[in-house]
Amino acid sequence: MEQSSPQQASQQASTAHRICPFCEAACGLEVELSQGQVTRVRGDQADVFSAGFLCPKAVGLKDLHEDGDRLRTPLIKRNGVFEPTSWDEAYAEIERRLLPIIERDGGNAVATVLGNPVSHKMSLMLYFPKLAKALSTHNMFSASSVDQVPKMLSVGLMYGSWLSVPVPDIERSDFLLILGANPMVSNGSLWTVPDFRGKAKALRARGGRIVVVDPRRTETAEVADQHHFIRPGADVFFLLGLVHALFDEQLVKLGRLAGHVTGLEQLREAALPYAPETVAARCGIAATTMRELARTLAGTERAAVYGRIGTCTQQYGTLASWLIDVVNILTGHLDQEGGMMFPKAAAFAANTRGKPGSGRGVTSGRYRSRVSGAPEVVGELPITCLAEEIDTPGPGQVKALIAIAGNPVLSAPNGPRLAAALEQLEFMLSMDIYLNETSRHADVILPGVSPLEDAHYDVTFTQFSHRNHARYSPPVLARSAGQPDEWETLLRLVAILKGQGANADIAALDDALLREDLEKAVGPLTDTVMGMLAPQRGVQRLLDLGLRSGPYGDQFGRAPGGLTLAKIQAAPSGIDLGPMTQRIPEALRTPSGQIELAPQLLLDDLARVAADLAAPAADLVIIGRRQLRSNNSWMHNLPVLAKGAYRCTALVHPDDAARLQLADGGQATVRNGARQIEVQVEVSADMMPGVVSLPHGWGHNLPGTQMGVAAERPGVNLNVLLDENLRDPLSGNAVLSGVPITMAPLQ
Ligand SMILES: Nc1nc2c(c(=O)[nH]1)N[C@H]1C(S)=C(S)[C@@H](COP(=O)(O)OP(=O)(O)OC[C@H]3O[C@@H](n4cnc5c(=O)[nH]c(N)nc54)[C@H](O)[C@@H]3O)O[C@H]1N2
Ligand SMILES: Nc1nc2c(c(=O)[nH]1)N[C@H]1C(S)=C(S)[C@@H](COP(=O)(O)OP(=O)(O)OC[C@H]3O[C@@H](n4cnc5c(=O)[nH]c(N)nc54)[C@H](O)[C@@H]3O)O[C@H]1N2
Ligand code: SF4
Ligand SMILES: [Mo]
Repeated sequence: MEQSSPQQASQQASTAHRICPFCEAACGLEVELSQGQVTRVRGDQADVFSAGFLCPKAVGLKDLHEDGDRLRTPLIKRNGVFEPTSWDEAYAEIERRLLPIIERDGGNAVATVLGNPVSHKMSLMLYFPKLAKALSTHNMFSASSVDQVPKMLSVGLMYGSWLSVPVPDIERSDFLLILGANPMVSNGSLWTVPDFRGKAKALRARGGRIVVVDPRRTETAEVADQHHFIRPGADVFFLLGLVHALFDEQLVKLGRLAGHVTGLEQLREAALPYAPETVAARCGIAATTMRELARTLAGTERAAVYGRIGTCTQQYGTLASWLIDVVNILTGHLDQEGGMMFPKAAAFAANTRGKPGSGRGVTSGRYRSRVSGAPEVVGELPITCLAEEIDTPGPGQVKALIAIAGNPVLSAPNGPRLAAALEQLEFMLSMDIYLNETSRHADVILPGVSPLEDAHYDVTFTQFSHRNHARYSPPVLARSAGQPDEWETLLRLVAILKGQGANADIAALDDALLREDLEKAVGPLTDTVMGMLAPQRGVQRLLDLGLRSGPYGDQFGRAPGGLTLAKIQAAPSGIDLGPMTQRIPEALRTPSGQIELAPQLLLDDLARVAADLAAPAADLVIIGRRQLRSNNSWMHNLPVLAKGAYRCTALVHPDDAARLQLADGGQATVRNGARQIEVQVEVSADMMPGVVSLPHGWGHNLPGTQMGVAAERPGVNLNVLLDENLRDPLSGNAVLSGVPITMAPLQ
């Protein structure tokens, strides 16, 4: 069934379904095809989750598929020049060069780095763990530490698993407080919510209100009822002010969570020094506004506080992430309809596995990075430590790198240092679809498939969806001859690492790995389960296992009528599993079986906040911004998205522009110590005075890349300016927001 539909599609006009892989909204799309060519991409009106919504990026699927710069064969670098090669030769080269490094220096000499698209690719999500296990290195890095790891740490400590992130139940909510997120542009993050605009409009139409707290009057602020500027990095003060006010005005009401929460008294004490009147100057929001917001939250039956990347990528990322949940809990909105609720994903969610109600909880800091001593979190080290692990000699130095769907030379602070470090590696392998700023440093590049050529199920984003559902996309088009699926490529690497050689029988290896996992999970039932899964192979088989053993699954016959892969394959627009439902205490995996309201690690970190309370505002600081027709660093080569006005501009408030003599449209230098970039100024009253906004992911003018469209208008790389040594000490997340700069007109 799977095999025949793409082939048929290449013969005649047809329509196929594909979940969009470009952002977390995960919209269901209809792809119209004729003669094997994409003729049109539109929203699938029948999709049970996204109901026809799509954004301009979706059309980029066609451009991406057809992009002449997209890699279609492996490349090997010989004498500094990339040459196309066969898959066999590429694997042989990897075996020849990688294994001796591991034999000599051990697994820790090899680092891995994963980029954002991994979370949008079922193959990479489900098979990378096998590579990690075979490699066994402490030096694992990913885009998580320039993104959401503070939230993972805070929810891990509070609820007991890393991905137990509550999300706004927007369709039943009457009040939304949004901090450091711009879902009108990003389409939602750690909150899978297609058509935020429509849902926000409906909320307001039923009398609800939206308040946005952001240093920029964003596109989301435009559709909200109220917007407040906040000093970048000061959310922790604002949120402590709210917590203080809730206790102070006796507004705390835990409701049905009362018996499931521990640490209330410690929390009250911790917030005592932070009266709204005390923190107002530090965060830039009036005490009366804070008190009013506290009262509104406490007095509205269905309300939610949501924060995203602006609250994570800053020096108090973990504390701010924690306090957002604290405010929801204190006002009775966690795990309540119209508040913040826990999705129940159909497969792969840790909070649906094991004994309901308690568990081992999470631990961080099981080991530390060699050079800076940064703690491990979620099995990873901060990506801002990668360069120093490569360029600092000594025992344990990283000598080789496997980079998968990541572009840290642009996406991580101090890209130039990382680029130089990558050149020092003895061996680097990239799995990527472009020869770009990062993969140009590789010795071997193995191309990934076009999203139209692989099957998809949202392993990650079903875990953050505002409504439970299960959807599956078979490949829209057949893969070109010889091109493996990405899970097959990963298995081939596992075979190499296990010493089975590049020519190993990977189907047999796949069976053996699955058998190993099943023996641990179901013991004597292993053969029966293997037998029942047998019709599926590879990644589909793992998905079938996840679905069938998941909370809606058929439990291999014990719950007849339950979900199986076959069942979702038969529903091209997906299966709706209903709105979120109450999950406390069942979803908890903390050792105490309670919500930990005041984890000691977090209380201890408040010492930094206390010391910082009187810090004067820097004259000028920089923050980031996302753009609708762009996705981090890698969609600037798609003509349909790249066209239009120049977008990599630095937004500057008119008062700052006047005082610094910066002209609208003029060029300016931006400095952070010795680091410097040149930008085009856009004067904008939407900025908070003293704050400049520049998008990230640009800077496509580096030599040795092959992205012709992107190179025409390269933009500048914000991360050249940012300091790789600035991290939230608890999570290791990079500080990307609120970094002091100076600006001057370019003479
Ligand atoms: N200053 C600043 N920096 C930031 C941010 C910020 O807000 N400000 N945001 C951060 C955030 S949230 C994130 S998530 C990171 C992203 O950081 P990265 O993940 O490092 O960056 P991307 O630009 O998403 O790069 C994705 C890479 O995957 C490749 N790719 C795309 N699709 C596929 C595929 O199907 N298979 C394979 N094998 N490769 C593929 C692309 O060619 C590209 O090389 O950037 C971070 N950097
Ligand atoms: N079109 C598009 N969509 C995307 C992406 C993209 O590049 N383009 N990237 C995807 C990725 S990888 C992610 S992680 C998500 C991110 O999703 P969002 O978090 O919604 O993304 P942003 O638009 O960066 O919104 C962050 C907001 O935080 C504000 N901010 C900055 N510093 C602070 C601060 O200190 N405090 C507060 N309160 N606010 C602050 C910024 O002004 C900005 O408006 O978007 C995803 N979706
Ligand atoms: S909102 Fe995101 S998932 Fe939906 S079409 Fe746009 S890029 Fe794709
Ligand atoms: Mo991200």
